Amino acid sequence: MPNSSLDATATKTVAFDLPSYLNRHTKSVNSALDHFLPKATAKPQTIHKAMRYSLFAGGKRMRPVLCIAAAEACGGDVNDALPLACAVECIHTYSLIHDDLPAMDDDDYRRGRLTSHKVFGEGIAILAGDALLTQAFEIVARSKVRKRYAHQDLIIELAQASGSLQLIAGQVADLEGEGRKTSTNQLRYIHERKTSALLCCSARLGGMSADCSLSQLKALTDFGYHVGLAFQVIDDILDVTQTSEQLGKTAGKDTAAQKATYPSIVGLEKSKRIAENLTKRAFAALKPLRGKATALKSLADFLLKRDR
Ligand code: GRG
Repeated sequence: MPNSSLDATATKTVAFDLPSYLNRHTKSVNSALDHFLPKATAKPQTIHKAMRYSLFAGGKRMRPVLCIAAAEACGGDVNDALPLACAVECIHTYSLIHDDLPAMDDDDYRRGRLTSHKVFGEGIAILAGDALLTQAFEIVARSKVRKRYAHQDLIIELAQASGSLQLIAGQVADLEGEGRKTSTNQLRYIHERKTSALLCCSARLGGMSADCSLSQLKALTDFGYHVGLAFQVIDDILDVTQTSEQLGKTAGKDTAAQKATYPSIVGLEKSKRIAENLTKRAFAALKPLRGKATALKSLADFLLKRDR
């Protein structure tokens, strides 16, 4: 039975000019990241070149844009959200560098170019990931805070999302699950931690930069959680439906590594329906934010329909 309020939300989404929104904010994020990171000429040059190589390799910048859109949805200023948006992108890029290492997924391509360890060697790739992780916390510690949330709150937020109970827990469960029979519950556990936690954290940090109320924070948490899960279900689908050229990374890796994914457990069609339902739940979570959540809605719709 179609839900008419969700249909109305989807119609509004179409009117929003998301490509120019993404373009504008991607530029601000890139220039802020350039400002926050040590120059490529700073000694030792190898590590700063390696950090910048992965960070400026053409990632989609979905987490930082989500952070900015969440801030705007709570009446905040983009400039207050930018440092937090950059910190999340540094953590995300570190996790990709480490995930691609021979000891983990052993991938040669990421973001359309050779992976860090292929270009700089394993030692420097590990250190580039470590340095980006550390850089993220420095950026947050130096950011301007408003009334309701102190630096401590922001740092705890980022540490929890990227720590051993969330991002790293997801990666551990993913590594340990390879080649084993996995239930949908276990798969959801992995997706919640490996992917949804950081997307949810991006939305929450955006709200916190705008001094959001507790009910706004709750709405952003619910939204980020569902968008994050939908994002990973779509990622699982794209791994089997797209080519390596389209994705900018090796396609079909999940199947080759005998990894449990939504398509491998429930099939492609059901996976698409699951992603659509998660996105509807994300739309519904935005109700308390009323008219200000247009960019967030449009972003969730874009993430559902993305092809890379
Ligand atoms: C190594 C600590 C550690 C964690 C690794 C992020 C991660 C956990 C693994 C990377 C592989 C993977 C499938 C992660 C799930 C999250 C995800 C879909 C990452 C890719 O995000 P995109 O599509 O990438 O936003 P870009 O390059 O566009 O930023």
